Amino acid sequence: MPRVVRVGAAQMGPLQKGEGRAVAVERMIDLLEQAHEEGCNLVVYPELALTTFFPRWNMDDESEIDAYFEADMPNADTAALFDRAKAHGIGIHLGYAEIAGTEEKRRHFNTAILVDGAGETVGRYRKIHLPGHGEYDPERHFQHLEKKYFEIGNLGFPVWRTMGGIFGMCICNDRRWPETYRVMGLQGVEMVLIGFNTPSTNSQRPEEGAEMRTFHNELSVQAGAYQNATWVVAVAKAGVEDGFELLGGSVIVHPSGQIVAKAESMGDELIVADCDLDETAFYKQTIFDFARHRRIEHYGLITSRTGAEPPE
Ligand code: CDV
Repeated sequence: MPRVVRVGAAQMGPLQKGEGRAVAVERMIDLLEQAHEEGCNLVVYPELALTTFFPRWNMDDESEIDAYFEADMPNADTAALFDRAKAHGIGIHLGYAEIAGTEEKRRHFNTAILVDGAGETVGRYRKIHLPGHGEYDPERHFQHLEKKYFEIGNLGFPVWRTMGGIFGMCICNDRRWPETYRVMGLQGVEMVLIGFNTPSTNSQRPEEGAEMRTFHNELSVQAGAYQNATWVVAVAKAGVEDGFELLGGSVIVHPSGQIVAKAESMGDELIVADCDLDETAFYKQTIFDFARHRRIEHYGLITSRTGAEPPE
């Protein structure tokens, strides 16, 4: 019996700073209904899907910052989305800004959750590779203050056995790091879910535009998929938010590394693929049979050294 997950990658167009959660959730429900009509079992939404990509704004006022975060999920703003998904028996992956911890020590994370078709939250991931900077940087063409607003994720890269397969998650910049996929690969991951908000130009090198950024996106997720024999579903928030463009190009990638579906627009767009999880087996059992071929006695530097130290 093939284990086929019909995945809907629900790319979202821009969300302006002045738009509230209601605008996002209404559009997410529209995408969910399309996914239902197409027979999807799982819908994947982007990173920080409920608001504009706020790390581009430099804020110091705590209440202004916290207004972008969610203490509970689901909550009053998102309940309708969760209810519709459960009614259809569709699992969802949702990225959002999470406030955890206690009243005295609140903790801020860039988070994604995985909810199964019965409405149970079965997985939680908190972004580990936070890009950007921790203080306002006048040298940049625009800000990317994730290191100011979020703590480094404290949950590692777990995987979850759910919905008939083994699922993992990572968030945006994590997808550029081979370690991200390998830690999940070593737990037998069969499908990695990723949301992203990638500016269409490099804030420190404006001549690096959408073409190169798209190339880097695809290079990273295709390599992660192939080298770990896993499906990868990478979903963008795209388009121009308050004058700043985010990359589109959401993709669903086969364990061979080939792209099987790709978004064409810079707006709300559902792309769908039938992902047979058993198609991960061939590479897992041959060229990437880790147990037979990995040589951990030569990999010590990976976990003992962070930065590069060239020889004298
Ligand atoms: N949201 C992100 O993590 N964005 C980064 C940008 C800053 C490079 C990314 O890797 O796409």
